[in-house]
Amino acid sequence: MHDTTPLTRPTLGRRQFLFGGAALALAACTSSSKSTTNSGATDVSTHTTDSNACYSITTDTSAAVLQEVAVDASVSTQGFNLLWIPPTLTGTKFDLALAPSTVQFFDGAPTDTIGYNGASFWGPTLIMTKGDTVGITVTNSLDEETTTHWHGVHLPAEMDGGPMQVIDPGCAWSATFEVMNNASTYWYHPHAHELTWKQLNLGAGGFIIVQDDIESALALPRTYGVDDIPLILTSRKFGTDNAIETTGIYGDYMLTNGTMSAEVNLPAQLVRFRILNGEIERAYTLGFADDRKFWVIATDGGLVDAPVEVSRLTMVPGERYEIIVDLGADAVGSDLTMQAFNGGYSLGYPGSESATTGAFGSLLNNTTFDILRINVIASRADGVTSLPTKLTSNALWSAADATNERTIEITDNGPGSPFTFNNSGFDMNTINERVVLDTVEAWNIQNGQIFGHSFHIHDVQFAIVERSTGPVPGYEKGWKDTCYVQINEQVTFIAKFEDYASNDHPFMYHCHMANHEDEGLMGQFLVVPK
Ligand SMILES: [Cu+2]
Repeated sequence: MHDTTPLTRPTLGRRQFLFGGAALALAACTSSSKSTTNSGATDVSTHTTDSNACYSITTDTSAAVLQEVAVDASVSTQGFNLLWIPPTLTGTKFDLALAPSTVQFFDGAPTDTIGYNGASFWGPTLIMTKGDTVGITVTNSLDEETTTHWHGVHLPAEMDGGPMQVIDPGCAWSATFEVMNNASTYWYHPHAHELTWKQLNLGAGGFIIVQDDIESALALPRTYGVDDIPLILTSRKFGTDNAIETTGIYGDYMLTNGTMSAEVNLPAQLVRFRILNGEIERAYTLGFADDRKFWVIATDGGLVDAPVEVSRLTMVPGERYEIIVDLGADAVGSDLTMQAFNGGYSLGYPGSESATTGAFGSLLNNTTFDILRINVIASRADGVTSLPTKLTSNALWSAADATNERTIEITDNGPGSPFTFNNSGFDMNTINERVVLDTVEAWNIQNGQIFGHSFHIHDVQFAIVERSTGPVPGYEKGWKDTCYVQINEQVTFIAKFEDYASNDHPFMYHCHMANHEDEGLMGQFLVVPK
């Protein structure tokens, strides 16, 4: 018996997905060139957002084709819904279109959402190969601006899809870059200035899976949707009209890949989950109801050297981990539940607030709740039954490698005021930090604040070398682009800023709690030429 908060919920309707082709004919529209004024601060660049060409997309025969994923439906349980697995797009030419959609989460009114390529909540999984040069065109079919950021991907700043690469309504934007990242699980999501929270909340985002030779050579589960399962974890709060509360911070209903009360049928063998905390603010301390051990095999930016055994795994918004769970000893017909063990934390842990209603309240706060029911089905002939003991050899940076150091402090201007970095809220016109190309730097992220945060930096993958609150957990000893910074903690990471320099196009660093980001907990840095 678990102390899961019982939820009173309406009968669930069938989810509706309408996959259609992207709109190919785009209306002419003006480019988004936002003039800015110099605020007079000492470290200010006056610049404009990148120009945004509107053009007609001609159908490219090499474009990746949407591949639907049929999930095993041999077992279904009363009161549960089969986990939706995002379809895949594989190749080097990707077309994405973000448009309004709806989901029938509840009886009665459908819930308005937004999604890519006809998906109603989250979008297709883009599968890329290290070494390929890819092109991605994003069409904005919303009635407001958006951007699409490739989270964790190392690329030129003007391809990053940050707040500067605005896609106006009815317009398209293209990014092209060489895939230089290690095999791991990355993601894409809107990053428009002060619209990230809203658009993420409504369902815009999706996975990017990068493959490479090292990972492909390992005997790991990698049959997508069968023994290699993508999981985007989030929760949402709904109004009486079934609408998603657009300023919701903590949801009342767990949505696993956008599926409420999700269950999945998995073979009795090793299975892999690629997990993204896609929340607005909530952390998840993952585990299984029977407290079984599982293994972390990859962090944000690649495999770890060897599988790291854990029974709990804390993830903050924006973080990804790949884990292996052994179902080999589970009887066919049995079930197992993945849960968030979020009870018992003191204030500062995102989701520890005890209120069930109000701005920071939620039915899922400060408790253990279910994420996914797993029904065990027969193993497959090609199933992986033993875990490799060695995965890769990461040459992670150490503190001794750093030749420059900077400190980013999380601050605020008094109770109730937005969080800021170094006492400055985000300003589109201000370059907060300048890093010289090819420098290995130590960044100290200091949080003397009243709440934990999720620090994310664009462009690089870093190595965490120190946490002031205790040892760096084994599962964090891999390449990272996002990390938990607990209340009253300093985290130091080391990163090399290489390959791409620009005096004009900045990268972002920010809290990945979308409400904090939109309210100003974000800064910009340039990687300048030597
Ligand atoms: Cu934050």
